[in-house]
Amino acid sequence: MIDLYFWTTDNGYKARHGMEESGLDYAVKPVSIPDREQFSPEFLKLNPAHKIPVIVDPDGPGGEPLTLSESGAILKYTAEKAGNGQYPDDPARRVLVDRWLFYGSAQFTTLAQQYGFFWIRNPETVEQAKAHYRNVLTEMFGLLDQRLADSEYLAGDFSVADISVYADTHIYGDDKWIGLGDFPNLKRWHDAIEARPAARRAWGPYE
Ligand SMILES: N[C@@H](CCC(=O)N[C@@H](CS)C(=O)NCC(=O)O)C(=O)O
Repeated sequence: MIDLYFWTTDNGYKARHGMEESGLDYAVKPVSIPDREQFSPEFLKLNPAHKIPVIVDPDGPGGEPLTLSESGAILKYTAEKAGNGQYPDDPARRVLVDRWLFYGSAQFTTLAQQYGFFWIRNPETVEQAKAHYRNVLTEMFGLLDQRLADSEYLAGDFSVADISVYADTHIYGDDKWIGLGDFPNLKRWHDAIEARPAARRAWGPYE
């Protein structure tokens, strides 16, 4: 049984969505970010960077226990362990999945989180930063929309790259924020992923 250290944030949902798609047995271990539980000595032993998500797999590579942080690495690990093809073996497909998986982790979510900070969490209003990150996120939605005009999913078939980009698209695709009205291909892709049973479970309540 894999333990998933989770909170209800974009990166938390990415890891949980990957676990649900994998079909592997896992248990959610909530780490309340509002209560700053990510700074507890127990959690800092799992990830000194005080960030969810983290997984602990007692049966990791070589049968040894594994503690793993970074949502992109977790998505790749769980899909490979499950052998469900969402992180493919074929080298030509794999580089394409990597291209969009790295985009999801390194670019898209990192900048979307700044939008979230300046629009939602920052108690001060900084108009220049709000306008900047609205433009950045809108441009990224446009790039994704263009990509999805040519491809059903980001890297051909559904893959961990889609899971990585879905979370912030789902959050900021809400009409309260950027919305999806101007991005028909992104909306088509978003709605197809939202309808997946694994996505519904991942974004639903947890025990
Ligand atoms: N690059 C990391 C980022 C993880 C991350 O930003 N986690 C946030 C929640 S989405 C967190 O735990 N923040 C708490 C903190 O930094 O103290 C990943 O993809 O997993």
